[in-house]
Amino acid sequence: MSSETRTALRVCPLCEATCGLTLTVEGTTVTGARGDRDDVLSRGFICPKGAAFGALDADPDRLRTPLVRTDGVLREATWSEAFDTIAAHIPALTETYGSQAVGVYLGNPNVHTTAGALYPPVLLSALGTRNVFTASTLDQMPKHVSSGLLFGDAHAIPVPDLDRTGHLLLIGANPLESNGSLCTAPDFPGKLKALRRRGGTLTVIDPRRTRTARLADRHVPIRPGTDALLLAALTQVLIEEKLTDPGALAGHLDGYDELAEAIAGFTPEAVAAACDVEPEAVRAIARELAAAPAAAVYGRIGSCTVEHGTLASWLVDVLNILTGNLDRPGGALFPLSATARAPRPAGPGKGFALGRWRSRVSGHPEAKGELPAAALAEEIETPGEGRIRALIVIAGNPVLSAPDGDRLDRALADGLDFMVSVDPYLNETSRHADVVLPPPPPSQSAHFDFAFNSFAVHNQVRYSRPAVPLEEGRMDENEILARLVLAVGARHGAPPESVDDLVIATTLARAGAPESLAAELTGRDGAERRLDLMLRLGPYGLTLEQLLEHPHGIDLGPLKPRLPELLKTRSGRVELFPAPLAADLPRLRAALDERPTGLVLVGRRHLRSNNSWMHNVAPLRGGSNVCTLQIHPDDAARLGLADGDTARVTAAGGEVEAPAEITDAVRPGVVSLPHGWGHSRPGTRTTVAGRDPGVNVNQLLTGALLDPLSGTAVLNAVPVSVSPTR
Ligand SMILES: Nc1nc2c(c(=O)[nH]1)N[C@H]1C(S)=C(S)[C@@H](COP(=O)(O)OP(=O)(O)OC[C@H]3O[C@@H](n4cnc5c(=O)[nH]c(N)nc54)[C@H](O)[C@@H]3O)O[C@H]1N2
Ligand SMILES: Nc1nc2c(c(=O)[nH]1)N[C@H]1C(S)=C(S)[C@@H](COP(=O)(O)OP(=O)(O)OC[C@H]3O[C@@H](n4cnc5c(=O)[nH]c(N)nc54)[C@H](O)[C@@H]3O)O[C@H]1N2
Ligand code: SF4
Ligand SMILES: [Mo]
Repeated sequence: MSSETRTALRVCPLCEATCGLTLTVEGTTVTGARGDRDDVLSRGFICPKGAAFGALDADPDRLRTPLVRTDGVLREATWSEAFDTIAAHIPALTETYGSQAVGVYLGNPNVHTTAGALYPPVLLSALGTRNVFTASTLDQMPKHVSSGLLFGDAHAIPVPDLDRTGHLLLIGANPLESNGSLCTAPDFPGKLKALRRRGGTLTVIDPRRTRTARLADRHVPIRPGTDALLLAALTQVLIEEKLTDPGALAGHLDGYDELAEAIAGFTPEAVAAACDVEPEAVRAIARELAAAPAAAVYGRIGSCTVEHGTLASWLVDVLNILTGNLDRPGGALFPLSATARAPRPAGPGKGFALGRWRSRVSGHPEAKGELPAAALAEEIETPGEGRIRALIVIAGNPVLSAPDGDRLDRALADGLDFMVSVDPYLNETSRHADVVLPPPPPSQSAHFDFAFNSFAVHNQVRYSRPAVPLEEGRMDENEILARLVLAVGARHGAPPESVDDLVIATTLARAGAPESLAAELTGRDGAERRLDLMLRLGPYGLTLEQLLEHPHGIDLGPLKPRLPELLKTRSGRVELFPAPLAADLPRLRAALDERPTGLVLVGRRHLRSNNSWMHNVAPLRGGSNVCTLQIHPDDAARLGLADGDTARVTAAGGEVEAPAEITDAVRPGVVSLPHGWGHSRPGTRTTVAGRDPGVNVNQLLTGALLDPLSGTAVLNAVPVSVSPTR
């Protein structure tokens, strides 16, 4: 092995910001990471997670070989043994019990890997199952649904034009810790500071005085779960005071009058008590939004994972539309990624349908072909035709990330005939698998942001080949998933490239492109050839070769207006007041009179962590990255809790205990616990995480509380009670 030191460029896969990294590589080990100053998007920005790339990559707890369960015990095995085992079980189960007997859970890192973008769709069609669960229903599904209904395309999500906007209204997002979400913007903090420097305004709506809120001109510590009411009132003020001016969109809107009528009752006075926001503050925010030359409204987790998540997500864009800020520079625009389908001429589209089928047990409607993650356990436990008997989990840890992990944990242990996890760690979820297929660490994987380029605040494209060669005995995740597709589809043993060849042939046929193009595609493997194809058919007509010639990326320019061509609604217009949302409004009206009687729980993220899987990286541990219950001094005094005391938190789903952290950064009546903790289960191999395991906040939830339109679990604004432990 050579021990020479060199550098390699690699886009960081650890959050949505997608910063370009310059890795220092000694032999085959990454010993350092710094920001790539020449990266066309990130220009040298890096955060502590990116800087810890080497430690995360070399974590000794990462699995090096597949594991296969024999005699009840997971043991190291060869790749052929692993895939033979899968091929021996899944097709037989499908044959006996039908396609629905195999469930799939797709977790968050699928949007951070090339494999996660390229193969799950093929896997789902090979299985033919509708039992598909994803982390999206713990996250952004409300935004997909609102975009589907407004624009006819669930993936058409406008992003705030951070570099050019003059006014940003930020709701339930904390980009100073998260580095941004559904808004790919390296150095989000720097962009917010630049907005203030150029005379712009930042308003943050968050029950906690976050680091982001501290940067703002105005912080509104709203009562959790009431953002849809506040947004409805902002809309009402715009309409009532004749401040609406959709500008270039005026000729493309349907449903304005119906919207105006339906929203009329949501006056600032009507929502004030529920939101705990003064009517005059609501009016001021609405007037400023209307007056700003260019403004953007942007909502994230705190506006999505709540009871009225889809309504709030819709109203965010209603505000952008009514103020003429949707689709205009400085407002909220639709990025155009290099692998998107090339734009088509404006006109009616297929529209977006919700609830084309329903989950078996509780009858939850599908959204985007996905069912609520919160309903996975009951689909495994409840007897009857269509029960899930086998589960494939790719890059997910729902035992910690979804509601009521104890119940899911039991369902995975007792209710399944067979389970596969594609995961680098043996953790709370993968410990139940019969076969664990570990992908290589990121340094050994190629990277392309199929997902995040379409949410980036600047159009650009970058591709990184593996920074170090695949270690002996490892398998690339593209190949793992291609082989999985073959194994479950009774084509076990066929060459993995045959999966890609089939996709290429189908794509060419669908695009009406000549078959001969297949032979022109370059690339070292099927995944690269598919990338090349998507680039060639994409809106910029690029090729893989061009990407390889530009290791710091290709700048494709600032975001540009894309309406009306982008619309795929049946009317070919923006549907301001879609029927499913209209039908959900009475539920919001009822919320006008609701007031919590006790404490409500919200979440939080920490910069040096990510969901459930980075607590095992020692350099990222410690400091304020801890699992504490944040509580306001007044509430703590009332309950007799001192800082550091163990607090017992009880809710409908269960009970957890965590040290109290007394801080006036949370508003009175609100407590906060971070998620992704609770690494205390046996049979895992996450040594560092296990030393200070924290507790699983999602154990407080039953999973019964969902945003009904999107099936998204209510993870914020959860009623809890808190007491000191004695
Ligand atoms: N209470 C509460 N709960 C939440 C949230 C919250 O705000 N509050 N947030 C929710 C959100 S936004 C999300 S997205 C979900 C996440 O939900 P999940 O996706 O289920 O959870 P993660 O913790 O992200 O788990 C990711 C898994 O992928 C594995 N992994 C890491 N890298 C790779 C890779 O390259 N390939 C593969 N195959 N696997 C990899 C990790 O080891 C880990 O097991 O959690 C949700 N849960
Ligand atoms: N460091 C780090 N970065 C991450 C992640 C991580 O775990 N750690 N996870 C990644 C993932 S998967 C995602 S989806 C993104 C999420 O990105 P963000 O949405 O920016 O993440 P959060 O920090 O959870 O911010 C949500 C904020 O909403 C507030 N909030 C809670 N309830 C309410 C409410 O009812 N109303 C309002 N207005 N606010 C409320 C919370 O106090 C919190 O500050 O971050 C990504 N980036
Ligand atoms: S901000 Fe996100 S993408 Fe950038 S270095 Fe940090 S973790 Fe990586
Ligand atoms: Mo997420």
